[in-house]
Parts: sequence; C-alpha cells; structure tokens
Amino acid sequence: MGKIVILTGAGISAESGLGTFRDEGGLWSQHRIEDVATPEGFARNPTLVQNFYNTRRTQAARARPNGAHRALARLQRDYAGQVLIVTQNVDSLHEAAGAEDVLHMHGQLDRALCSGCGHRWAAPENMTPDDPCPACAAPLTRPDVVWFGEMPYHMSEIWDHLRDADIFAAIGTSGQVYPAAAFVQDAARAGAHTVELNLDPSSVVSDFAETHFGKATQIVPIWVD
Ligand code: BV8
Repeated sequence: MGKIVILTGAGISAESGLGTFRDEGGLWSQHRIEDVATPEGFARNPTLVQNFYNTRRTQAARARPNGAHRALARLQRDYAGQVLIVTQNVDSLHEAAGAEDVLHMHGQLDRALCSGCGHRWAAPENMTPDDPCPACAAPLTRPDVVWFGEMPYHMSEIWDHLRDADIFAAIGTSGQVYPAAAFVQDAARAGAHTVELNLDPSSVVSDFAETHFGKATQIVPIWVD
C-alpha cells in the first residue's frame, strides 16, 4: 500500500456539532467573510474577529470526535507512516480521535499568534485584541488561523505528499476554497486514485475517479474498512 493523503473539511466535524461554512445556516450565512476571515477585517474590527473565534473555540473545546475521525485514526494506525491527514479545519478533533500525522493548512483555533514577533502559544479560551504577546509583550495577538488572502501553512510539504500519493481522498469539503480545492488535480496528475466522500457533490466532484455520498459517520468507516 502506497501513500494515502486525506483532505478533510468542515463536513467531517458536522456530526460533532461544529458548524460548516456553506451549508444552510452555515457560518458564512451568519458572518461576512470579509469581516471575520480576512486580515483587513481583523484590522478594521479586531474585537469582532476575536469574538467570532472565541465563540468557535468554546464550541470546539466542547465537541467530541465522531466515528469518521476515529475511522481515519484507525487507518493511520493500520498503515503506520503511510496516511497523512491534511485538514482545512481549525478544530482538533482528528488529534482527539488519536490521529497523529495531521497538517492544519488553515491553522488551529487553540493556538494564538503574535503578528509582531511570530511567537505561537496555546490560545486562552477568550482572546481580546490587546492581549500582550508572552514573548515580546506587543499587543499584536491574533488567532493562529489562515485568513483569505494569506498563505496556507505547510504548502510545500503538502504538495510533496500529493506528488507521492497512491490514493487521495477528500472528505466533508465543498471544494470551493483554494489551494485545497485543487489538491485532487495535483494528486490525479501524479497518478493517484482519487475519492470524494461527502454529503453532497462538491464543486470539484467531476475531478474525482470515485465518489461516495452520505454522512461522514456512515460512509467513512465503510470506506476505511
Ligand atoms: C491563498 C479561516 C495564496 C479559518 C478559511 C481573490 C482574492 C484573494 C484570494 C482569492 C481570490 N480568489 C480566490 C482566492 C483564493 C482564496 C479562495 O479560495 N477564495 C474562494 C472563496 C474563491 N483562498 C485563499 O485566500 C487562501 N490563500 O490562496 O493564498 C496562496 C495560494 C497557494 C500558495 C501560496 C499562496 C486561504 C484560504 C483559507 C481561508 N480561511 N477559514 C476558519 O475560520 O476556519 S476558509 C474556510 O473554508 C475554512 O477554513 C474551511 O475549512 C474552508 C473550506 O470550507 P469547507 O471545509 O469545505 O466547508 P464548507 O462549509 O464549504 O463545506 C462543507 C461540506 O461538508 C459540504 O460540501 C457539505 O456537503 C459537507 N457536509 C456537511 N455535513 C456533512 C458533510 N459531509 C459529510 N458528512 C456530513 N455530516
């Protein structure tokens, strides 16, 4: 068995009670992306943005991993060192389910970042705009998440793994945010077999060789086994 690269999105955490972005009533229907998920929005109103992430941090801290997270952790154990999870999610439910090789390309809710010196630390449950950085004391702290227009994390490592993949699976993502939405093409170009597991067809469903539709807690354990 060669390398398996799995991309996950908000849909894998939906049954753990965490909101998705673009489903009916999703996060982007409650907040404008420009206001809460861009550097410009943060510069305009840091309190609004910190509160948006404080609310999600509290919800994520209370959430528990579901059967889909656990199935992927089992797959990593069964194929030690051959399964990489790249997640767009900023919750830590993959790790809570026991997954070890997880790359958070859009950052993590439970980490804070100093825009001044680049220091990262465990985020307090409630961050305020003038929290001083523990390292340089500057009041330049922000959630350690990747906003629109910012460079996602771990890109060169992710692209290396996609070039080397035998199987690429996308789980619970609408395929509307780049560069993640193009990973299926990167993997297919490298000869990988591509699989989409989602509640509904994503925007890039036609790029996948194999598709399974349904709730993640139902279709992911079956696909893993
Ligand atoms: C970049 C922050 C350059 C963290 C997020 C114009 C100007 C500037 C940029 C752009 C532009 N045009 C295009 C771009 C690029 C832009 C982009 O893609 N825009 C889109 C809107 C067109 N991308 C960027 O700016 C990225 N940076 O491009 O930098 C670069 C590129 C490469 C290399 C170097 C530099 C940065 C993107 C990251 C933005 N940050 N969030 C946070 O708040 O969480 S994006 C946001 O969307 C989240 O991170 C989320 O993870 C991500 C993707 O959403 P999904 O996970 O797919 O969730 P969604 O709700 O959409 O879908 C849920 C799916 O689950 C659905 O399909 C549903 O059917 C399914 N589902 C639901 N329930 C279940 C289920 N499936 C199974 N079971 C269930 N029960």
